[in-house]
Amino acid sequence: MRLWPESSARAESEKPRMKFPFENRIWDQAEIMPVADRRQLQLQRLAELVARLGSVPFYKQAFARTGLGPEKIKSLDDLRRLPITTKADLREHYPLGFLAVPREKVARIHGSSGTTGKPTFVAYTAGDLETWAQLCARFLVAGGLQPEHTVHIAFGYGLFTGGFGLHYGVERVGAAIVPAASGNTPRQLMLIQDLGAQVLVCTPSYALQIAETARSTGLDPAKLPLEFGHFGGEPWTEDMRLQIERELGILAFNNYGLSEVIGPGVSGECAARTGMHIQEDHFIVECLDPDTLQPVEPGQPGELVFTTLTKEAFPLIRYRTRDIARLDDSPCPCGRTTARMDRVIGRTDDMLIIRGVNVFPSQVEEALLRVEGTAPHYLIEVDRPGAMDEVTVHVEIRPQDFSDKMSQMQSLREQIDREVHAVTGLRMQIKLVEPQTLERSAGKAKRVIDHRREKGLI
Ligand code: DLL
Repeated sequence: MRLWPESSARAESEKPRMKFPFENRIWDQAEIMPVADRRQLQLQRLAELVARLGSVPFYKQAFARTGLGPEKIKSLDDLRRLPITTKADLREHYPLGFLAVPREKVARIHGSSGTTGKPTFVAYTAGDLETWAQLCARFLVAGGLQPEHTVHIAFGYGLFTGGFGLHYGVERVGAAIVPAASGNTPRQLMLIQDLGAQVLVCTPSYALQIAETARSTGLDPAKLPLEFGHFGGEPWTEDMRLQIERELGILAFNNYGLSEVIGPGVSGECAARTGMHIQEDHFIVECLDPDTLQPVEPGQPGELVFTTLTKEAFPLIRYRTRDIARLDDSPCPCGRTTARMDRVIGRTDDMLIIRGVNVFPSQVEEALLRVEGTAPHYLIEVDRPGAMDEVTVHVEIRPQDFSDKMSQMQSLREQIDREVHAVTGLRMQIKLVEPQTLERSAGKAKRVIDHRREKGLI
């Protein structure tokens, strides 16, 4: 299996190795604890986790099948005997079958999109929300945040974990927040200028969009008050980092997370920017061959699999992220003793990330199936002509439904547009094509052409 595109491999070697552009601060002493002590803590937390998971039917059954229990967890290697958890398992136990606490202990529910059009929900106790805020505070401080800063957050505030996760992290640090949320870029520019934010928090592609919109209105984006940015939620390259830094005149930091594991806060870069420090006192990370599920050689790319050690409401054992990255446990000049992950270089499934939103091709298919007159032949074309992702869905019309009447075709197009938006939450351009025009394949149908990959943008 080919795990990463050539362009990403090339970008790795060209990676800038900037050293400490500002004072190196540590938010939590746990980040610099001796590795052996952390491993001991992980082991203790793992045994406690297995004991807690007896209340979750999925794990209870798995433990019963394999004869595993907390008393069998004697070393961290015993993790390998524990069951793997996948997104399909979460979906099978929709909506909250993995809940490990009584329902009245749940303080918040977030979610991310899935293949069925229904989100995968994740729950948090008040304690989980506190942990989450602390973990976000860790990487924000590692990447330069200080209490005197003003932070402009242009992530969506909603089921998506980006907005609220970063919000409470910034609040913990004591900085001022402008919770701008996403959309209406001219207004975002006005807020950044007028309120003087030094820090921008959003997806990397939206950072570029902000720069592009500034230029289009005759404003030099490098003259904005911004000094640095924390970007995540979607894949990006070193080239893109350089472009963001050049355009906005800032330092750009990468942070990673996924809702099932906690949201943002799983890992983030420090000032040395030699990979994202993984919060290993809260998560055990494995890097596995996605086909054999055996560990890859140290430093080789593999699928990241996380075990959440401290989460109360929604703990998961060995959750397969589908994200491919390399791990590095060599010492970091910042003094943090945690392992780092390099940027995500691909996914093992067909999930697309469009403007930070996760979309599976099967969601588009589901939307098409709701509309009478569309054949099961479609092609999703993704591109990033400017700063933002654009999606065109080519839909083949059944011969009997194909009409020369413009009005009929227009109404069909609008119907598809509505359904695609309802299922994916995204606006895509819909192009109707004549019967038999899309290429047929003998094997797996080619549903997606992602020009961003050819261009080395993801
Ligand atoms: O995207 C959580 C997040 C929000 C992280 C904001 C950082 C900032 P989900 O919507 O569940 O959660 O999507 C998770 O997004 O499995 C990766 O494929 C991708 N992803 C997230 N951060 C990065 C990153 C949030 N820095 C999925 N680089 C993950 C590459 C990323 N991919």
